[in-house]
Amino acid sequence: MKAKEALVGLEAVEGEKSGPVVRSLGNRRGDADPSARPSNDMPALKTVNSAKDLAINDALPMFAEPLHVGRPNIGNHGRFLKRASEILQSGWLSNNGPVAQEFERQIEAFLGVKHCVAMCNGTIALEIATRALELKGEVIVPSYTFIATAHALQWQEITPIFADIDPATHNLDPSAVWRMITPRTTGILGVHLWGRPSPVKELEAIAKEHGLRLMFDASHGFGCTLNGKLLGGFGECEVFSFHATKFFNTFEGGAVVTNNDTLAEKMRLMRNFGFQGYDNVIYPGTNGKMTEIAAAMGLTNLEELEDFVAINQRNYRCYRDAIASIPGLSVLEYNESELNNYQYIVVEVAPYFPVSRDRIVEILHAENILVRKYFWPGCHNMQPYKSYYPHAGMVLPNTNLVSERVIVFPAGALLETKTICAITSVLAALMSAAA
Ligand code: T4K
Repeated sequence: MKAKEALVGLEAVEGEKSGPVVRSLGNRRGDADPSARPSNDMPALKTVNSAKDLAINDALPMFAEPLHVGRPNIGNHGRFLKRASEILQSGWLSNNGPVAQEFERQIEAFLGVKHCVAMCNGTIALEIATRALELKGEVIVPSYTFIATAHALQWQEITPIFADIDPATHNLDPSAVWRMITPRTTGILGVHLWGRPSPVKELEAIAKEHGLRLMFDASHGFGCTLNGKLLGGFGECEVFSFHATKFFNTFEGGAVVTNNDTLAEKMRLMRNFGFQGYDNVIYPGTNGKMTEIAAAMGLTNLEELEDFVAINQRNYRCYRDAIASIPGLSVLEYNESELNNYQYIVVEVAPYFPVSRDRIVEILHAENILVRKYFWPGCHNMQPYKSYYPHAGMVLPNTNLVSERVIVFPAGALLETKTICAITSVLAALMSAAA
């Protein structure tokens, strides 16, 4: 089925035009035999002749169940359950147990780094890393990232200073970083957004020139390379999130990886309240420990990374190829000469596309396609930063621009290619109906 053949009428939404259409089963809400309702691996076959067939206009949605961004990648259930059973029998559930230690060794081997300090989530890992690096004053960070990157600094009473991004890469623009340096700056926290590497070399040069510490939020970047080297080994340390929605998950979890022995030792103590042995506390620490069950999930998922990548890459190519024929929409591309995890399907809506980004999101949500506007509106437009720096947006034109354009689409192993065709057919329909 060609995307353009699968038109969904848009008249009532954007104008009075009708379009050809493909889907059959285009009943109104309440008309359908429930047994005929579609499931996610069998897209609805509703005929859409006009805008009245859009779910936003009270027609049946295209999918019976919501299609989510960030469905977890889950490895072999049997092997996970075996590990879980062994944990239960062992009577050791947390506090640097044997499974967490095994997990750390395997992550170190996989990434080729000296130390993996596993944590309970990526946010705490960021906080511990910034403390261990003794960052203070101001730290330069992108605003176009998940709020946790900024909050981790703020929570440590470090001022996040938002630098603009390069609209082509969505990552920090080195010249913008350079402009934000003040006498109070102590570090740069780059983010490898969508798993696409930050401009590491340029940031290293700036950090060196100004005597700043450099670390990365690699939450999206597990399994991705820069010049053939896996993310994890850059800067003084890198932080991963192993949250359920990430390419590689431990239910909840995270880690700081580093080649610095002293830093690693400090972070190991900090994640356990600062205890050095029984009864002896030498740092103000917190509870950042990874549980045994989380580590068991990690060990299980590590065994299937190649399969996860293959599925994600298939999904990515399917979206990219279908969307390529829709003027005004583009999929953010991954550099296929590097390793990528292809976890995020990021689509940009050009200003000349006939339907606004927000309207597209509304239309897709009504069809049960739960796309997201990550990372709109940018950290600088969220509290407390919005109140602290009401004029920050003036130096963040690209952040504002990109965050107004992006839609992240459902992906993951449960998504079949025919489902992706159905999703992209709605987009094609929006274009055609308004043409
Ligand atoms: N730095 C960066 C750059 C990050 O992106 C993140 C986290 C962090 C730091 C902090 O790391 P953690 O402390 O989280 O380890 C989600 C995640 O909760 C968050 O981890 C992630 N970034 C962010 C990008 O996405 P929300 O607020 O969008 O979550 P939520 O509940 O709306 O879920 C997203 C989608 O995933 C939904 O459509 C539902 C689906 N989902 C979610 C879960 C938890 C599932 O299908 N299954 C699930 O188990 O933040």
